[in-house]
Amino acid sequence: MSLGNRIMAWSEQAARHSEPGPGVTRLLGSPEHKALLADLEGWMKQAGLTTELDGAGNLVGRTEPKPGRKTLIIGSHQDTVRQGGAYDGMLGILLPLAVLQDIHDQNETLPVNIELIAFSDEEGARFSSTLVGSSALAGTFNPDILNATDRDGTTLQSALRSLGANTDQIPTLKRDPTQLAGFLEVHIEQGPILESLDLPVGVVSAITGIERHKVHITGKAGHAGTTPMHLRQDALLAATDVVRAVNDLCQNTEDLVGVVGELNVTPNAVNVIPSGVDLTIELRSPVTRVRETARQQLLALLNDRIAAHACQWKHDLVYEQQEVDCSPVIQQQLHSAITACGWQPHTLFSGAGHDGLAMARSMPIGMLFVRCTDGLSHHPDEAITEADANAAAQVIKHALQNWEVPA
Ligand code: HGY
Ligand code: MN
Ligand code: MN
Repeated sequence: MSLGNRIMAWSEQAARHSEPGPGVTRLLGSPEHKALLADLEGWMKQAGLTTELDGAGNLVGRTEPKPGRKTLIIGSHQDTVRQGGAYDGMLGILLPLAVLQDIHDQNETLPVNIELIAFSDEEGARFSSTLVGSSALAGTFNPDILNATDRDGTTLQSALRSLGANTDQIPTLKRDPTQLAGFLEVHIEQGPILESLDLPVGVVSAITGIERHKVHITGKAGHAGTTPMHLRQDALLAATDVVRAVNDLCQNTEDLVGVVGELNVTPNAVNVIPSGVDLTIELRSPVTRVRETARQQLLALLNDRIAAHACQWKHDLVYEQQEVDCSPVIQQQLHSAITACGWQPHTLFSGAGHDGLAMARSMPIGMLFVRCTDGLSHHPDEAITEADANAAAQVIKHALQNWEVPA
């Protein structure tokens, strides 16, 4: 069985652990998460790893630690967006696992100790928190989020405990940076660059900064038939101006992307003038100054556009992650491995967020991107080829076998 073949078979099996419906939906602390952990634990043990479920719901597989060697953390997130794909996150767990299985089968030892991690939650699809598992390892976990609730009122803490995680242990999970060789994540590109260059893999230079705002617009409900048009305070009409303003600002600002991804209307009735709208605004840029300037411009725009409809509004900045650079040393190791495997190295930036945004707070990080079909992601049709999975696995295998830890 080739590495690529094993990765695709495991990916297919992992994708079965999903809520019913299109694509893959596997959220933090769900029955699907718990069922996946049972499979992962078995595969990790087959690869000679000792396994542990930590207090943040991360499944950790460790090679037998050799004294005097630093530890390289490898991993990605097990969770998905709702109705997402089978490779976002999971590829970064299963591909290194297949490589470790291969190395175990050949009775090889690596120059570094390895911790392979299935992080519990990166997307934040169930609770508003994101990077739950990786922030615990980086020492930046905010305990307040344990009280965050999902749509049914279940807390993050009880969701973790339903997995068997001892959340009291979270404060002890921060890794000692002096013992680390760094963090390495394999991830699908989720974009079209590698496909356009006809390359199976690429080296990531930096990960974008992200901020998310929740906006509530208050108008006034009224009879849709009897209220004269010029007397209406239509919250949804104001919200349409907000959606357009976000798009126009991002279209006209270099190095900035953004979206209004969520929008809920109250009372959402066919014959009632909308009295309220709750929406989210997300801005991303690799340049902090661009994102912060855009935020100021946007808030001024919202004030004008919403007031023009005689509506009021309030907003909260609910999430902000500064952009991070990938370690030049790890980038170089990946470049060398790609060249040794006969491919042309290419460096690119990540417009998607990853667990590396958290891990970079306490260790050097590196990422290897794998080409994905049509650059599609966060979609049921997300796909990679077995040949690319195999190529990326050979690159990771070469990189691990030749890992150098700067003195
Ligand atoms: O939103 C992101 O970029 C990531 O998929 N969580
Ligand atoms: Mn994602
Ligand atoms: Mn991801």
